[in-house]
Amino acid sequence: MASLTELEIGPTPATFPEVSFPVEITRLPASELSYGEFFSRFMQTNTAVIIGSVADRWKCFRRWVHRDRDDDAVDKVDVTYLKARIGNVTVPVADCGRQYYNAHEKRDMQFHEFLDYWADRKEEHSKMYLKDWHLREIMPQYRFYETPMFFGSDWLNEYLIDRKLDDYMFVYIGPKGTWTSFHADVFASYSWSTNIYGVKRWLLLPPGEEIKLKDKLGNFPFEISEELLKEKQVRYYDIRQTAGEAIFVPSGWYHQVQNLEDAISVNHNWFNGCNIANIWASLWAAYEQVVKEIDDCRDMDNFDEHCQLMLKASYGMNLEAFLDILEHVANKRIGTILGGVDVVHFDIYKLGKCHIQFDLMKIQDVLSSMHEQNMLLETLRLLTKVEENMDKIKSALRQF
Ligand SMILES: O=C(O)CCC(=O)C(=O)O
Ligand SMILES: [Fe+2]
Repeated sequence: MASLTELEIGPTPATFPEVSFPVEITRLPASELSYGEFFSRFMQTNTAVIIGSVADRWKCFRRWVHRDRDDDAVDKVDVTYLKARIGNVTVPVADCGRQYYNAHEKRDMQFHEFLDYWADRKEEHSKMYLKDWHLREIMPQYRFYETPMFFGSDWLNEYLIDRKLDDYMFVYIGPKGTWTSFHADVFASYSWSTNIYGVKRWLLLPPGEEIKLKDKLGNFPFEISEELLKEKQVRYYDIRQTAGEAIFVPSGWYHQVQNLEDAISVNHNWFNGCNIANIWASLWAAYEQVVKEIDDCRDMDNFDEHCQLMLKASYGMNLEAFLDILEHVANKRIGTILGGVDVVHFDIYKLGKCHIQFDLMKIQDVLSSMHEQNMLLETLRLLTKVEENMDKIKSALRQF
């Protein structure tokens, strides 16, 4: 294996004050930002940032697009190459002309068919947006990009890859005019999105501002516009993201994204020790919502178990699944301390000692918060697991 880059944060990571509404979103070239600075200045303070030149060496950046052509009339995306390299697989495509509940209608298509539409440029095909495509998962040998170091500490995909479950690592390909409706990301996770081609426009709201947009029933709009944001006095950022730039979308920041030009991007949803408290808070809020919805069935047998089943189905995660992630992540870090086995992320990064300590402390904090719900955990037969993990982490932390 090639040598691993260490992700390290220093014994006492620098602290930056939380600025809820910076005047504008910081833009920095990757070469001017260290892992430690990104960690404390942006992840820990849950602040958005745009990082430039993160994709220059990626295969998809160099090979999927003819960068040497400056003739606007020529389609620069190398459709022939993509067809040959990726083959004909089924891909998820959203029709941005049709709304289905609070998203665009989705259907499966053949990749070749999608690329034919792309090359065809007919009006009726211009709304087809290939999104949430697990290309990395279906072609693990094809390293068409490398996760930038800044986003290397990723508990969600670390767990899902280890367990061979569906990950949150995607490719998006959309013609000019395709868009993603107003939303915050799954589980209150962070997302990073790197444009390898084209231009995206992001309308990005700091957390809490979205509340001004709720209707009488408590629902958010499907689509937002600058006019609406101004009318409701919502604070927002209007960002143009060009090829090679990565945007870091913090936990709970609502956004709407529009492809101003034909655009291709790679993105991940993820969480780690910096936002794990938000992930827990969001899961708990979703659980309370389920309880409220079926409150009239409270007398039924196994009410608590039933709520967990519903939570898993509607939210995508429940208390047991969350605990399993925490346990898995903790065990690997304890394995480093006690057994010297590196925690490796995306095959290219390993965690430094202070980072491991930080991770374990954050898991311990969230387990303590969970433990406050000890009655529920006992009913769900999860209490012992929480307590055992707390004990294990406590003794591992003594090694530092
Ligand atoms: O690029 C898009 O259309 C949506 C991306 C997005 O919502 C995200 O990365 O969180
Ligand atoms: Fe998103």
